[in-house]
Amino acid sequence: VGVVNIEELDALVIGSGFGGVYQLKKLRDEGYKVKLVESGTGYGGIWHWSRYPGARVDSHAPHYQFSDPELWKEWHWKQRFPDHNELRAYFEFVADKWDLGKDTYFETHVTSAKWDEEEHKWIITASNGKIFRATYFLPHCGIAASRTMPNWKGLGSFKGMLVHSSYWPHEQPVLKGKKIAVVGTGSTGVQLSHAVSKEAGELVVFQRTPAMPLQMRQVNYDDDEESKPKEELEQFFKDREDGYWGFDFGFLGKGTFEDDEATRKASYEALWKAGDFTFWLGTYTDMLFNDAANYEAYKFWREKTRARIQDPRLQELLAPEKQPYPFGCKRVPLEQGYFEMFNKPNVDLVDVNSTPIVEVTEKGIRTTEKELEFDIIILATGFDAVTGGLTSIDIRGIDGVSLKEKFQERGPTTYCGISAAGFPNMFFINGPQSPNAFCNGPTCAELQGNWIADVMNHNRDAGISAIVADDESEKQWGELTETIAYASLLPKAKSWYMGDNIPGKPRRSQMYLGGVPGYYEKLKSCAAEGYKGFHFQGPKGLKA
Ligand code: NA7
Repeated sequence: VGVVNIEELDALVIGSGFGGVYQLKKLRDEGYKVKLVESGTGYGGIWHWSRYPGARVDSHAPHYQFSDPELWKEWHWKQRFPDHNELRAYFEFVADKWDLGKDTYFETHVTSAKWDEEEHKWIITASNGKIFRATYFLPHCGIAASRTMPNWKGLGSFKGMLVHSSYWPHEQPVLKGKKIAVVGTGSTGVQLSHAVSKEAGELVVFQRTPAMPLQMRQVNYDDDEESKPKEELEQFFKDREDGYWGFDFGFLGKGTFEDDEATRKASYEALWKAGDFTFWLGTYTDMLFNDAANYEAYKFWREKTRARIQDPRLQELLAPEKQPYPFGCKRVPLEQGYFEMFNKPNVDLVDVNSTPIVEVTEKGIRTTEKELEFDIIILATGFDAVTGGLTSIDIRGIDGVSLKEKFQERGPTTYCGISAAGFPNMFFINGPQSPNAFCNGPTCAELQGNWIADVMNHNRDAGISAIVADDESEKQWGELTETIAYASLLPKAKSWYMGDNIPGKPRRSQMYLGGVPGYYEKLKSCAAEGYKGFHFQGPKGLKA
């Protein structure tokens, strides 16, 4: 009879991205026995996996880092938009400074987590045989933990290299002179295809929906050059928390048509020149809420973009005359020459709407028009975003209810985007119905991570062994997130923001769009009112 070793913990954290790493440090500082588990072999969350050419964060320095002075006083960013190598180096630096290694298990992929109603503990099992019993279960899996692969016929028959962007090999494959296909034109596809085009012999991009990327104003910093003077950083991190999107900037504070045409044009030009996300998230307040306002922005983007593309066929495919969906209602990628890339003779675009992909063959991809031969096929086809990390684990709450089934039936249903009714002592960072993709990652990791630590402290002080969100509170939170989403134009686009990219996924906003400060106010007032919307139980006898 084998002996099963169960590790007893106050909390088990999943994920070595910003959320998990912050949570481990925070809870350890508060005196908890806590461990972090991670499927990968290193820190960084998505940055451990996303190593494709051109992979870099779209949040500019100094935003994308922790606010702990012990870190930023020493750390120097080399790029305004750090690439995956620099981001992994940052995570290694953090792990060293915060001494995370002693409490981390890598290559530990959690497969199930079950709530034990008798003991008020979670029993958490990993595929390598490790079992944990923890009072709190904190799956901070991130929004891009579960890849999506197309279900094309013949996918396994291709004799060349076929790879999903987030499974990029650690050892860079040779791209020089190769015939390469990139499928997908989201943030990943845009970065990836441009980087690959510099080496490829031939590149074909397969597009289903045109992206509406903006220009990344990349800067390389010298050793003595900072994105912002260190003496301003303390204030900067406070401002970051107060920004609508978790950045230190927000909307312009006026509507599109409050300005006359000339002023509006000048204003768009200034936003364009500033680059990055400003034309999206720092623009007129009504841009994401009003069709006419949105169309003004689209027209400006379209004309600027068309001017960069020589071939009229490609102009129409990449920046169509008729607006295909509201600007900014699919994730806006940042690019550094994506459109000029299509002017090269060895780069082409296949519109899979007019010539759909029929199958993958031994040699390449067959569309309804012809077979195209490739050495490498790269799938930049995205993720079961936001919920996929959670639903890929068999999580069972009170009475064995499955979180996956709950989300499958009703779409993401949470209370305050941080907990789910029926799942006691389980909290998540950047989870469904929180600002997640509309919050700079580290900003929300800290806000939510602190709040989770506070609730645990509260329970520890009060002798409470279990806390669970009420069904009614969860219902109200769902209504609020939907009301805000439908006040915006986001539901008018088909995107993973609404769960559209996964067949059968209920169409519901995956995020809370009311802004980071408003979200944090909700969390704080919930706590101030004695964790309103949750109910508590003493050491035993929790009832749903
Ligand atoms: P996205 O944003 O989901 O983009 C996936 C892209 O792949 C998108 O252009 C899709 O077209 C396309 N796609 C997906 N399936 C297919 C098939 N079967 N055929 C053709 N094209 C397809 O994922 P990313 O990795 O770019 O970005 C994910 C997030 O990570 C990003 O937003 C950041 O927050 C970080 P569609 O638009 O659905 O028509």
